[in-house]
Amino acid sequence: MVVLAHGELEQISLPVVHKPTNFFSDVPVIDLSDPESKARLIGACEELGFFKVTNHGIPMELMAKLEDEALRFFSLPQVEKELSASSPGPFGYGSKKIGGNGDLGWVEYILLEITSKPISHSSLSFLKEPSASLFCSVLNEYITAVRKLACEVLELMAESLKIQPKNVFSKLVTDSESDSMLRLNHYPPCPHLQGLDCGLTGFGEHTDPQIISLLRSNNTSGLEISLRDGSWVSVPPDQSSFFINVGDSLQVLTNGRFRSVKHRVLANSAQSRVSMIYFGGPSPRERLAPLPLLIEEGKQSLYREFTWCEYKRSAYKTRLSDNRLGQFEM
Ligand code: GA4
Repeated sequence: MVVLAHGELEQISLPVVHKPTNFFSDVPVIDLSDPESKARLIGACEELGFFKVTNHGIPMELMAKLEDEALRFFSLPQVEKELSASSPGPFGYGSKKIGGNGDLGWVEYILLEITSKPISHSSLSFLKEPSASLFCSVLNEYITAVRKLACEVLELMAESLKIQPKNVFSKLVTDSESDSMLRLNHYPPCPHLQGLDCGLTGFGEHTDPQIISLLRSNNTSGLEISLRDGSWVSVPPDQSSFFINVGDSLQVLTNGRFRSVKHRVLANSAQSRVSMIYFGGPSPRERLAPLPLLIEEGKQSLYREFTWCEYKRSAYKTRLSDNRLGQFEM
């Protein structure tokens, strides 16, 4: 733990961890324009639950525009940002507190609910015109593009697993009631720990509850993933690509064949990191259980059926690092 001054008087204790030594040079890369590269998708989902996507078709300018808008918001005075913290549930602006159960990190964020309707000015009521209109239109353009990419990747997964219909996974996130979100994270530089061999936790270790997460960040490092042997490795940043995580729900649908990757973010001592993550989730009513076609011969279902609503309700009672799937295992 490290105690940092927070605002005028308040002090806040943030967790520290030992820094991994190396960048991980073996992140699987799936080039969407290369059929041979696509063949590596299943291996990446089984081995790591994590891969990088290139030639994804989302214009760099769109990603840069959203990053600029996010940074414009994060550079507002703290009091103005706090005005947006009052929206219901976990949505809106947050700083250092993650979830409602005591997790802390060196991060500030905006969490937005994605519904079938475009994001409107009212959900960004804290921003004054004309910033709000610009932010909204960039957000909506980005969400449309990233959802399309998520579907393309999910369809590729179904095809590679040789299961029909090919939209078996993607239909869950295109459902008009899909419970998806967009998170904009800002990890300010943290000079306090410069030169030490420990890192300050920006976002503590966890797996994502949804089906799939698509992350785009600027070129500041910080994202780490846990390998099968439990070791942590740092992922070299790449602002022009997307990093994709298998979420808990996809682990369930594939009966554990795909792995929901444990990941975390360490704050950088010198540069700020900005990331935007799309979390594609199913409708609250959706029943989740291993797809019969994916229960291998002689094997049993590893999970009992549950609804996304049930899973989310229990997930929101947990701490970030908890194993949320445990209680649904058979
Ligand atoms: C992790 C993935 C997403 O960021 C998130 C997070 C959510 C939150 O920040 O409110 C949770 C976390 C995430 C999992 C366990 C619970 C809920 C914080 C937390 C302690 C938006 C999500 O869907 O689950």
